[in-house]
Amino acid sequence: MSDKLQRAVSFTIAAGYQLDKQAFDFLNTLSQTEDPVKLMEEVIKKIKNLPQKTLFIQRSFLEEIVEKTLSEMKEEKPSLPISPSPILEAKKIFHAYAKDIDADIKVIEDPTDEICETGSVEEYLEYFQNRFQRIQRFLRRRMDVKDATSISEALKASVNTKVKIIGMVTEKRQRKQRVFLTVEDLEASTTVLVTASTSQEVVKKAHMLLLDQVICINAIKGRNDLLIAEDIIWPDMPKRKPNTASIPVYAALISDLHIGSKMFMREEFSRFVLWLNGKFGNENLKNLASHVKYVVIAGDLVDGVGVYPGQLDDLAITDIYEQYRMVSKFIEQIPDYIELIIIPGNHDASRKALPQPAIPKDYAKPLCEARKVYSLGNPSTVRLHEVELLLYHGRSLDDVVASIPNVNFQTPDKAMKFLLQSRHLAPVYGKKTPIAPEKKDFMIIERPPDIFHAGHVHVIKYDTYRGTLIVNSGSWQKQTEFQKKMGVAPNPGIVPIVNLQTLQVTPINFVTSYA
Ligand code: D5M
Ligand code: ZN
Ligand code: FE
Repeated sequence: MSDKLQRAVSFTIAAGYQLDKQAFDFLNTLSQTEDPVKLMEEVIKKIKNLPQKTLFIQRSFLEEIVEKTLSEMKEEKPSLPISPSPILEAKKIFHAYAKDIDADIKVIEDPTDEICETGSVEEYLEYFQNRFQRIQRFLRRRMDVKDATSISEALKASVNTKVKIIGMVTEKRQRKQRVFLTVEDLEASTTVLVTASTSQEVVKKAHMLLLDQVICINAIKGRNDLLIAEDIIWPDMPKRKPNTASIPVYAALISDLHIGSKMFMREEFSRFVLWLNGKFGNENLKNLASHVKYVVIAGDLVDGVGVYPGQLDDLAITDIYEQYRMVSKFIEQIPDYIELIIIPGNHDASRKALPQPAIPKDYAKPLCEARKVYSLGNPSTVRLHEVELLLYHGRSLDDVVASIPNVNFQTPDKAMKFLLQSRHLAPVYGKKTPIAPEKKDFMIIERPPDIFHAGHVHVIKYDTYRGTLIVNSGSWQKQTEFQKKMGVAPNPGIVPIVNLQTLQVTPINFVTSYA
């Protein structure tokens, strides 16, 4: 029994009252979110004023009074506008399947302790060489790319012969149905012309190309060191059967809580936490909850401070340490048998450039004190049972959405699919997404993941691509004025639950109260 709970019970007895077993259990649950001593003080005050005298305090009676007391106490304390709702619905016994099984979690990649960029020119070069060489390797595994030559070899070929090169796109100029590309490998560079007179298909592909991507080009050697593209090939993912867990364990994939924002959806998020505790929803939903062994948060836990112009007006909590303390109040209510994995996003207190190390200990302290947390960098790879998850906040999705046709903020799954095809999480260097030139490119998608989980876009979407389950996990923040201006229309409060045994997704909408 906690110290406070002990004191609450002693106080009750000293006042001449007894809590029966169920009432005690209820108080015990409540004490996770509320001060039980203060509550019992209020309850006893109220009991004394009642016309009928009672000695034993029963659960139903306690529930009724506590509910009244809490709403009165909340009215008195408007300074705590977004604290979690107390767990008031602890009647039925909830037996969690996930409680009886052992967690099976292995961190496969985490950049946190490997980050060492200093920003020198040499590092910048090393970074791009590393990117080129490693993506080239993926490309060369393809049957249709194997025989690619260096750019300088291709330039030696006679006019009108077929050539095949691998290179990084360093420039792209579009003129109606023509696209001019500058493509470089480690020794040479060349101009590639893409024209509709070759094929419409290849022009479409050229429109999709992002700067700094590494791709293969099939071409015809033209005059004056010009290559005329016939096809563009991305490294892509091998077609494969995903790994699955041998038992029915589930993971709840979430992101973008934005705690501290006035738009943070406290009620809905509290419902999600209640649901994890088996205290929300019908039997069907409770059955789903009972299988949840992992909660993964893909960044933007807090809204942060000074992240976008005019943010201060949108903040309910203006101190970032306070924001993390509020996060800890929520996550401490997640049952102990559930493992929690977090990575930072662009609103968190990590450095902004990718890869981001784990949220600094200074800020994450209240979280780690509240419960066990796997706090990793962005991006990271973890294995849950047999299933590999690539976790990435998703900042570069902004660049993908802005650059390629037929992909927008409402279709983050398509943008994520494009990243998989590119085998890179943040292809464009020097646009909206800041990238630190580390010696090793941490943003390369080295291992084909079974699940690719990102957030950032605030729109829940999922799909499967070549055996990988793509999930964008939406958000817990209503549309801000800033997002309205940017044309971002979020659909917050819906959680994709993934059955790791089948990789099936069940979205649960916590905006609906299911009352
Ligand atoms: O990002 C939430 C959403 O808002 C996401 O879809 C990107 C979009 N967003 C954020 N900042 C910008 C800017 N500067 N321009 C355009 N769109 C933006 P979040 O990371 O939660 O703020
Ligand atoms: Zn966000
Ligand atoms: Fe974000």
